[in-house]
Amino acid sequence: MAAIDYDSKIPNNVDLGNDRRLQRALEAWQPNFIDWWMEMGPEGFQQDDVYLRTAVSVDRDGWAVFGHVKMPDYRWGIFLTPLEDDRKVNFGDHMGDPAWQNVPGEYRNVLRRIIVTQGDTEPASVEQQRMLGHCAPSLYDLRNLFQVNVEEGRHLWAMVYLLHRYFGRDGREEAEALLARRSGDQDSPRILGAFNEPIDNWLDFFCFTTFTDRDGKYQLRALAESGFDPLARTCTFMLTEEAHHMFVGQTGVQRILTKTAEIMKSGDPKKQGAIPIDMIQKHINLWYSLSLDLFGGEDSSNAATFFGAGIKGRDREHRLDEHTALDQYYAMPKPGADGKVAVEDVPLRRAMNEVLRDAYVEDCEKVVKSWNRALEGAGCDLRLTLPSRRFHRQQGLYEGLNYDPDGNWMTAEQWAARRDEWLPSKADRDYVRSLMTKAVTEPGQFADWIDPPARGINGQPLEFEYVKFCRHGA
Ligand code: BYC
Ligand code: FE
Ligand code: FE
Repeated sequence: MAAIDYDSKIPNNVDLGNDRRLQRALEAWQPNFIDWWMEMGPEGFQQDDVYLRTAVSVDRDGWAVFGHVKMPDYRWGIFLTPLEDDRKVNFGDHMGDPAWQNVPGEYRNVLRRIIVTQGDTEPASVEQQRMLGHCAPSLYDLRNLFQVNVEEGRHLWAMVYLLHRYFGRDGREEAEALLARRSGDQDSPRILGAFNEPIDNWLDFFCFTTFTDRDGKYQLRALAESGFDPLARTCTFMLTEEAHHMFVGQTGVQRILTKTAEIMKSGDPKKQGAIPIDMIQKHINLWYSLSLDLFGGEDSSNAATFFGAGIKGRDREHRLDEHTALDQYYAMPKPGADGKVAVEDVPLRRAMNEVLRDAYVEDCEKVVKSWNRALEGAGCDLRLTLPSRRFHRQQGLYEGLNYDPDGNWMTAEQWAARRDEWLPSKADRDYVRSLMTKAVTEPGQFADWIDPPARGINGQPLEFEYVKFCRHGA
């Protein structure tokens, strides 16, 4: 595996210099990416110097450097974890074959589709978050937002590399289309539901990075098992960046919780500019349910195809004992028209979306536990919960059915009448926004609705100038 060539126009460890055709294709795409970034990336901060982490190596230790960079100058690059000698397809019908270094003809369309779907989420999230800088609670948080944004930009590069390198002309067309769709657009929306939802306050952002980036963790883990080796190696490296995104979300929510708990000791949090726990719960309900939808249908022939083909495995497939998933069944609760749920055996391959969702739910439960510990530690008696998987679903078996957060079925009218108890209402959104009318830009200062973090980034103090503002215009 080539070391990272950091001096070329596109930093990479895929030996781009010796593949002139690919290099030309990617260099032609690059200006379009920058145009997209300037138009749809973080609004109003492109001239400023941001203390960013940049990937410079694929070694587990010391893979990144930190320094102040203007975002448009960020070195987005193409990094794959090293090639393993003799890697095999490790599950499905082709188990034991050498891992594919090129796209198997019979799976070309499904593979392209998966790569495009993954790639589409990355710029979508940047678009969703583009206005948040204007109401950041601190320079520390502003920097974290931008860190997440540039890395999602790099994840787009990762998928575009695969499209350009392995899919020829239609790959190049898909790469252009990834820059053309827009989150929330009526005519040309992003592919998956959650990526068309507005993120208009920092509680949304922290819930999104907790729950939606965590879907990314599990999807990437499943693709890191892929028999298509370049995809597996790309996703493995993307996972190293993903950990920070989830950290930002989890600690962000936690800092809001402890602040609210403190303020509640002297009365109504809403009267004192804090975010009430029930409003936080509603945001959790929203982003958790939207993120559950991202795993696709519970009983899915697509999922069976992906697994059988050896393209998409389970969470850490390599740790399991059995890898064909044949002659096995998943006991799946299925709702009837009256909402009553009965368990049915579904062939395991068809249940792979649900198997991955199980791993995700378990991980989310740990996060909520840690938040509840923080509430307890802050002397607050209130507790958070995850809603039932049936609640507020827009994909799969529960789509079009109505359940409350405890999983009780109800009619559409009953549900609509109580919706605002469970999901952020217009009034909740207006209140949260009213706390976030402008950014806190004084080093070391934090907005009144959130606690400072336990420590700064990369050993820097909290009062470090994580973003240095340059005078605009003139
Ligand atoms: N919204 O068999 P089904 C991340 C479609 S996040 C809209 O149930 P399948 C990140 C589906 O496409 C990780 N449509 O599902 C996080 C299909 O359409 P067609 C992103 C949906 O195919 C934060 C139909 O419904 N990565 O990285 O088994 C910031 C029936 O499909 C949705 C991936 O998703 C939805 N929620 O599984 C930045 C990995 N769900 O074919 C980044 C790649 C399903 O009938 N994608 N549909 O037209 C996949 O593996 C699969 O496409 C899915 C769906 C798991 C998403
Ligand atoms: Fe990503
Ligand atoms: Fe992410």
